[in-house]
Amino acid sequence: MITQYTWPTPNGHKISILIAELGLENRVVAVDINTGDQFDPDFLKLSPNNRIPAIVDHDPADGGDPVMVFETGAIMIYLAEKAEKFLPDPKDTRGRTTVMEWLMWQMGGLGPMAGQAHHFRQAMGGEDVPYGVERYSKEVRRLYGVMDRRLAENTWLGGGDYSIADMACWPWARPSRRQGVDKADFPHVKRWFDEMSARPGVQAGMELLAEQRGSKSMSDETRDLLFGEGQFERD
Ligand SMILES: N[C@@H](CCC(=O)N[C@@H](CS)C(=O)NCC(=O)O)C(=O)O
Repeated sequence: MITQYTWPTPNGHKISILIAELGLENRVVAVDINTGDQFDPDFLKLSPNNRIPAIVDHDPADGGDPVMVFETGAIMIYLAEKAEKFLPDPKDTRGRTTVMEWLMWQMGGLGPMAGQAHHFRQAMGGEDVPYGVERYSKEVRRLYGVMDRRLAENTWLGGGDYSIADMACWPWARPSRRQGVDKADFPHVKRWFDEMSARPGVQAGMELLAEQRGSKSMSDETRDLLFGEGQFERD
């Protein structure tokens, strides 16, 4: 059994989708990042970087104490390795390396850059910081071009098989308009995105805590926690 500490954001959705695709038994603990749950000392024992998601595996393969994992890339590799699904076996050197490349591309590129584009385009109002809006919108657009070229020649990011690399990228490609990107400009990304959207596992993953999603206006306290001094200075 897995306990999943999460909130319905792109990083949370990566793990919700993988757990649904694997059909794993899981218990969900909602960590409301709008009210500061990510700074709770108990949560920090699991996730010292005060970010969601994190998991606890209560039945690790070695039969020992529960295993705690934070950082989505590490969680995805952990779960895929355990299930022996969505990540090629280490003996398949080339296949595994390709999936890892695209997973790391998401972790170091698409995720952080799209996150910054969301921040400057919306969270901070955009027009106040045109340099940030332009820099991150252009960079995200460049990354969609990289993904489009890859998907022009491959069904999935990792090659011929659906993998954790696709599950890592899809939740970040979903809110593309918030990044200033129209997926219609990237036809291969659009084809891939639509194919994934139709998967029951993806749809089930997106259902998790879906009632907490939506366009609730952000309170001043939440804005401070996520974007102001509150994110850096805690009592
Ligand atoms: N590199 C981390 C990023 C996780 C992350 O940024 N999570 C966001 C939600 S998408 C979060 O917890 N934000 C809370 C905060 O900024 O205080 C991962 O991949 O797990």
